[in-house]
Amino acid sequence: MSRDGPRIPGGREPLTGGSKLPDRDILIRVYTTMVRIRAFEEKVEELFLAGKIPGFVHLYIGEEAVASGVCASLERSDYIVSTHRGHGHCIAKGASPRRMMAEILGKSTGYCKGKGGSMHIADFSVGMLGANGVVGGGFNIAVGAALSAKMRRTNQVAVCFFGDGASNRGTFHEALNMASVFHLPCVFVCEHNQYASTTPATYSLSVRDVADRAVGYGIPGVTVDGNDVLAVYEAAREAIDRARRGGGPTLLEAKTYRIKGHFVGDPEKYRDRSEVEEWKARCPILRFEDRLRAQGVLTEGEMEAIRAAAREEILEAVSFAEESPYPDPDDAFSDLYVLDTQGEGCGR
Ligand SMILES: Cc1ncc(C[n+]2csc(CCOP(=O)(O)OP(=O)(O)O)c2C)c(N)n1
Repeated sequence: MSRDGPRIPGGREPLTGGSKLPDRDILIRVYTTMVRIRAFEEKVEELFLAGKIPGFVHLYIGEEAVASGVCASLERSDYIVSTHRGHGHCIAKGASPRRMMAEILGKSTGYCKGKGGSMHIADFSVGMLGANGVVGGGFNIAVGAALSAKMRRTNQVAVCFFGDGASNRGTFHEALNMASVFHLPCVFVCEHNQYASTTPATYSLSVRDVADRAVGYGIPGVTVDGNDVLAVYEAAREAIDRARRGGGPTLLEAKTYRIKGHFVGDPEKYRDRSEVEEWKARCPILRFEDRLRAQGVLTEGEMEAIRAAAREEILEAVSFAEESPYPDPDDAFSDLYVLDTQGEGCGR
């Protein structure tokens, strides 16, 4: 069965970025974040294929505009909640690539002392409340964080990243209802990358646009082109500002595509290569580079310098991780609970 979803009122073409560019320093920051995420992910793929990474890794390649565009408007003290595909969110919120790489390689200098791996990275010191191996497991954490911020009157905002597949879980609906009823400073960011593992969104979603589900909860729902970082940035900034001003939650949907398999090693039998190639041509980084070049924001040389610095940073992160020791087997049962939420994640 295949379903496009009904064209209900509010069904819309994704918004694209406006003609007025943000300040140059924001543009450079956003570009640098996208490039750092890509460099990190490409290295993780290489290391996984070389057999150096235990467990699973889910790559974010092709979706960099979402984390980078959203997090550009967040303060360090704001919260984010991530998914099993969380490396991009961590980097965009300011986590350390060295400690992330060490965690992914299973080393004791990683965020969870090497005992959590790719899907369990958190860094409370930058407001990153955790990746989550449970699909839809982050919604209620984000709502709890937003409720806490509201009760403490701190002006913090909580952003919940999740996939199109996760929007079919009960936790999504509970969270949106509660966030709306309590008027919480929460932004729900759906990374609509067209698939939930092997299931296409056209099969499993009752609507074409996840943002339409906002109607049922009485909150704004916005769909943007998730491969256009400026569109993501503008829509997220508006939603974050509204949340901070006391205007309540927003459901923001970014239409994008996961270029790599669901996990590294996925045989990808469920989609045509031509579809992947089509989306590769819409790479959010190449698109943004075209824009930055055309508008005279950065020259080719300046962009290459940013890319080279990112590659260098990631190589250094790999050296740090590779030189770090594995955890002591005697520590296997320590750190099962975290009592101090002010520190740097579970692996302080
Ligand atoms: C509660 C739960 N059900 C199923 C799974 C297995 N699973 C892991 S990722 C995934 C697909 C998630 O799709 P989506 O939310 O769209 O995120 P994406 O992988 O596309 O980023 C599934 C079903 C899980 N980890 N947790």
